[in-house]
Amino acid sequence: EHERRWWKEGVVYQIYPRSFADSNGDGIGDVRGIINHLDYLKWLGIDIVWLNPIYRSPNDDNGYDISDYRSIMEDFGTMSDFDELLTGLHDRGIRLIMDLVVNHTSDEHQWFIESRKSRDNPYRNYYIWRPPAADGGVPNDWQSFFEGPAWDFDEATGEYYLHLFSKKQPDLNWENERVREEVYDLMGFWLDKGIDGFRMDVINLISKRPGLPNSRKGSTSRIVGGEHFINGPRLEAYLSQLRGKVLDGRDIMTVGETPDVTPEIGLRYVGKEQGALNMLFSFEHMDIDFGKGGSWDIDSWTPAELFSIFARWQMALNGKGWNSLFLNNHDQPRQVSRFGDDGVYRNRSAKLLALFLHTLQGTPYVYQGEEIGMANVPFTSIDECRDISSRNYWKRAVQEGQNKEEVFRRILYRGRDNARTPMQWNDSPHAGFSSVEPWIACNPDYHRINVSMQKTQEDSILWFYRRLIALRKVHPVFAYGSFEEIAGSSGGLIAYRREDGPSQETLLVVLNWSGDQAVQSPAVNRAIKETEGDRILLTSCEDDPNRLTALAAGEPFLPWEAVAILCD
Ligand code: TEU
Ligand code: CA
Repeated sequence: EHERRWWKEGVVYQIYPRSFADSNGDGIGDVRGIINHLDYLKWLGIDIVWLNPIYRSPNDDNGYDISDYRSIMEDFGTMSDFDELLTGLHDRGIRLIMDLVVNHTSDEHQWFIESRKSRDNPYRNYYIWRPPAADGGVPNDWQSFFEGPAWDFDEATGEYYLHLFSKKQPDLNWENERVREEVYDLMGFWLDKGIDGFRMDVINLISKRPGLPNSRKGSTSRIVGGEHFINGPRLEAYLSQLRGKVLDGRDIMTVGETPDVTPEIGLRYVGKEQGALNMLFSFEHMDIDFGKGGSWDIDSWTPAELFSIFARWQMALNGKGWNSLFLNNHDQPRQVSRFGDDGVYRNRSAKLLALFLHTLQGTPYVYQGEEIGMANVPFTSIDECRDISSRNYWKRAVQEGQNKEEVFRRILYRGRDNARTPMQWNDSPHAGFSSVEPWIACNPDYHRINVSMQKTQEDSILWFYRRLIALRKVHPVFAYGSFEEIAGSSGGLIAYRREDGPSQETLLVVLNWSGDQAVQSPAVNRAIKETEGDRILLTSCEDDPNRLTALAAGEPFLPWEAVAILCD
């Protein structure tokens, strides 16, 4: 039923190069640092690496502001280091996908340097310039994702340019055919080097509604004006052109980063028939704890709600598209802190989250450090934070006179730096990441949470990931099985069944997504009883040969107990 493809069967490992490993003692992670840890990736068993941006950049937004798409950031190394990395990965049977950031460039990119020189510069139209409004103010009311208006005034030519992110990230003008050709060219440059695909940064922001109208009253968009630039009117046309010019005929993988997408909209981008991309990152589940005031406004959530979002995507894309599965990345809090328990049940809850994600239909993504249960960071002051999004929020909120403690509390919960502290390799100074003070301080918990310690403990989170990844390679039901929720789930108790026709395998997954014991509902108990004679393939708790019998007899689930039962 499902076309078999390597990018459906593989597990992706996301590397944030600045924080992965520093090879030359300047406190900044680099390409050679990754090369030095290739055997670790092989040992873990992952199949695909997604590398966050490593291109030349003044680092206003850690590499998401690119000043040259065809060179490597000096902090990270050289093009020959990169070539060595690619070869090293391929030699180990690991594929590489790169970040493609083409909604915007750096303001230090040559195109923008030219563009801002004069109104008739040949590059003027590479970006989105508008004269001031009648009152001299901004051309429209759109807001930037990093606080404040999405427009900046440029003295030299007396016009404003659009930037949906920082003012050092001017938006490219995709209406301009030459801009699109530049993008196809630079994609070709990297594909010709032999990379295996792209993760496309905010790709559903590239089409702005012509005329750039003011925001619509009553719009529910997460950002002022979003209804005019998220999933914009020409997006599908651009994607289909890109597909024809670059993607078709190549055995590569593409994943679009697409905030504000429902399954219905998502299928336009990844649907088997018309979709240009293989899969996308949707954010409905990541936005689950956003309050009415947007991302910095923190709201409560329940496991049942979170699960129902995943379940909806599972059903909607089955046989029509393909899901990417993730619970954190470099922009999000650490999953064990946000969705699990980073206190007494850190170990078990981290395993439950892993088991959940890897037993859904789709391609799982592991963000560096997740495999050892890295947790959010106890920053004590905004001065320790590096992220432009947190820092800009702090500046604005404090200027507005908001309560500093509350603002900082929100940053501690939500801030992107939670995910950006150095990878914790061992318990030597700076976590084995670097020989000197790193660009952002280590999480002080690295003495108890690190790779080298967990490698020696077979019941560690790390070994759990390794086993989970290995199981996926043996049992096609993991990637391809259908998904069916078992009704009657209640509280933290969640159950679902996966079925794979060709292999005749069935997987029953039951999760107690809570720190309390959970009594089984009749439906869950019935499903467990039906598995008589089968075996628990993997559990978040200690292995116990009698556990399945006990569960069938109706014993309650332990806090954070998660089991995958294989019926074959
Ligand atoms: O993120 C896009 C995006 O939607 C984020 O700004 C998100 O809203 C925010 O991080 C949630 O806290 C991508 C990249 O992943 C991010 O690192 C970049 O800063 C951004 O695009 C601009 O390139
Ligand atoms: Ca370095």
